[in-house]
Order: sequence, then C-alpha cells, then structure tokens
Amino acid sequence: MKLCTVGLGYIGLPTSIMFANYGVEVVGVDVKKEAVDMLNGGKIHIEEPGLQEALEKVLEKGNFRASLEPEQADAFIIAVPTPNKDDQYMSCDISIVMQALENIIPYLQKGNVVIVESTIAPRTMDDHVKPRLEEAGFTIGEDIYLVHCPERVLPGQIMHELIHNNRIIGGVTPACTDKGAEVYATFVQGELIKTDARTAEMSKLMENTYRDVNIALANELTKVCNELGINALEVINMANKHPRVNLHTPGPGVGGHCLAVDPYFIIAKAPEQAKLISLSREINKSMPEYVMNAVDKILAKTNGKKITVFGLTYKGNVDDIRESPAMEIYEMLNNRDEYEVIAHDPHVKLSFVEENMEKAIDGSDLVLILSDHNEFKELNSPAFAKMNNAIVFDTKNVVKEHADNIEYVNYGNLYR
Ligand code: SAJ
Repeated sequence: MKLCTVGLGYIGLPTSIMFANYGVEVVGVDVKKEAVDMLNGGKIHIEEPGLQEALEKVLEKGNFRASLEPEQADAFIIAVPTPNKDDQYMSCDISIVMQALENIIPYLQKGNVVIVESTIAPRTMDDHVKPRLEEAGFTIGEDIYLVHCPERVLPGQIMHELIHNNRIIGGVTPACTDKGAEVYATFVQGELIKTDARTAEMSKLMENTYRDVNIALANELTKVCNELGINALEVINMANKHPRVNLHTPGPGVGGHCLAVDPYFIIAKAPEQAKLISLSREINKSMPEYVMNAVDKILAKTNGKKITVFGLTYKGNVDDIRESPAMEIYEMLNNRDEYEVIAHDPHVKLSFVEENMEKAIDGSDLVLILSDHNEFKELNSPAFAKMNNAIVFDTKNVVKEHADNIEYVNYGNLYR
C-alpha cells in the first residue's frame, strides 16, 4: 500500500511514521517547507516521546518521505488543523480541510480511500466533503471510499495510543467503512469500531466535551469549596472512591487544541440545545482570572512583587502552548505594573523563558505552578532558600515532595 498524508503536525506526522514503520510507503505532505526539509534531514519539528527514533528508523528503511506536493497513492489521510472561526459561536473552520481535499483531487484514482482524521463539526463529511468529491466526478462508495476516522490519541503518549487505542471508523457508506478499516488494520491492535461518518464526528466531539464538562464541574467544586472552607481535592478523592464516580481534576483552566476548541463545534451547530456544554466552557475560561485573584491574595499577605511562573504549556510533559491557560495567566500577570514575572518551563524554548530553574526563582516571592511537568514533582533544591518568600502555589497539584522551608498552597488549602 502507498499512503499520502496531508498535514505533518501532531497527528499527521506520528501517523505517517507509524504506517511507514509497518511497511507502508508513505509520502507526508506539508505546506511548511522548513518542516519538510527538517523531516527529510532526519529531525522532527515537534516534541513527542519516541517520535524522533521512529523517524530515524523509517528514513533508514526508506519508507517515508516528506514533500510539499501530494502524489498518487492508494489511500489519503487528511490531518490538518480545524481551528475555531471568529464568529458568534466559534464554529468549526473547515477551510484547511477543504483546501487539503482540493490539493489531492488531481491525484485521486478509482479505488482510492480518502480519510479525514481532523476533528470536524457534525455532518461535515456528508454536507461538505462528499459533495465536493461528487462534483469532481466520483461516486462515493464505488469510485472513492470516503471515511472519517477521528484521531483520539493523547499528546505525550501518541506512539503507544496509535497502536493500542480502538479506532472509530465512520464511512460515508458501509463500503467506505470496510475500506477504511482495512487501512488501519495495518498497525492498529485496538478494536476497529465500524459506524457511519456522522456518528464518528459526534462521538469524537463528545469525548472531548465530556472531559471539558467534567473538568468544569471540578473547577466549580473548587470555587464552592474555597467559599465554604472545605478541601476540594480531598472531596474529589473521597467521591471518586465510589465505583460510579469519576470527577476530573481542577486546574488553571483547560487548554490545548482539543478540549478548549471542540465543544464549540457542537454549540455552533445547536446553540439552543447545547446549554451545559456552553456553560462548562465559560466556567473553564474563568479559571485564569480565578488564579490571578488568588495570586493577588497570597502576595498581599507578604507584600511580594516577584512571581516565577512554572510551566507555560497547556498540560504537563509537552511543549505545546496552544490555547494554554498558563500562557494566559502569565500574560495577565505580566501586564500588571506592580508585578515582576519570570517564566520557567523546561519544555518551552522561547526567548523570554528562563531555562535555569535556580536563576528563575532567585529573589522570587511566589512560585506559581501552571503545568504539571514531571520536573516539578519534587521541589527540594536548596535554591528555594534563595527565594524572598518561599511560597509555592500549585494549581495542578503536581508537587509530591518539597523542602521544609516552602509554604505550599494548592486548591485544597487556598483560602484556609
Ligand atoms: N485537564 C484538567 N483536568 C483534568 C484533565 C485535564 O484541567 O482532569 C486539562 C489539561 O491540563 C489540559 C486540558 O485539560 O489543559 C486538556 O488535556 P487532556 O489531557 O484532557 O487532553 P488533550 O487535549 O491533550 O487530548 C484530548 C484527548 N481526549 C480525551 O482524552 C477524551 C485525546 O485523546 C484526544 O485525541 C485529543 O484531545 C484530541 O486531539 O482531540
């Protein structure tokens, strides 16, 4: 089999490399020349555990090439971004998907499988992708097999989850579903769950929405508990001991290009019905301000002015700062004249980020933890003695061990 993937980002690249590793001839297409050159030169342009080694292996085997142009192939996978539009409901912008489709149309031949992995609003396959291919002269389910197979892997664990997770295969017709399943059977060891495209679209969106709503509940619980002098983290621990309860973890907000984006795709399609989904988005979006107010209160006690932010990424052990509440909080604090703010993140290489942890906390009044990187689990460095006020506010509850001189605050004891 020959595969042409369009989009070599967080999903397209690992997916391409995985297929190549299982003997498929893969040409990966991206519009960014820099990324294409880097990949052909043997270097990945994103951070993901195991990906660099995997790229080296498939380049050596000669199964993978990056290119600026699509080529004829047996199967095509579109894995390009679908951002929110700048409209009233922040609906799903499918223009990059449609452009990718446009780019592959000249290369399509009878019998090809076209798969969209990008997260899309419900009915996109039926109402937009299918009509465009029909307009190009193809009969779907006979000439071309069209499938939505949403990506559902967790950044940080992509190489493992690609193989072991189950996959939803949503064909536009039953024949499309069967052809789609054949493609993924190359390496997927999880179940290949067959359904139609609409169900696949909505299931993917609901998985992330479920998480967003559940996190909103945990964040709201934190606010309620802090009002009432109750330890929210202990409550969550306790409640989760019930066999049918799984409260998620509160934090500084919800980020990334999935949970903070996808629920709007549903809201935009049915705003009158999607009330809870909409409110949950509001609650999660309110968290950066909640954290900033908490910082004000903590620092007011000491008259402290210097804040060291630990972590700018949207979650732990990744380098991704897209839709990151940590970045938002950093910027909010940085815009306040009364504070001096230093950012420290071992995973983010930006000019304003202080790489050296000891330098970052020197003379600081507060360490504000906003991402749960492994590097922050143990705060035992003697450098903490050099802080002006050794206070740590851990919004991610990531610290497992800390030096005795540190005053440790988290959502469990914030206002007590
Ligand atoms: N977060 C919390 N509390 C929690 C869990 C997460 O505040 O209890 C925050 C994180 O810190 C982060 C955000 O939520 O800011 C999202 O993190 P995440 O780990 O839940 O998910 P993502 O965005 O990295 O990946 C999700 C995954 N979806 C689900 O687990 C249902 C992944 O499997 C999807 O492939 C991915 O979205 C995607 O691309 O849609």
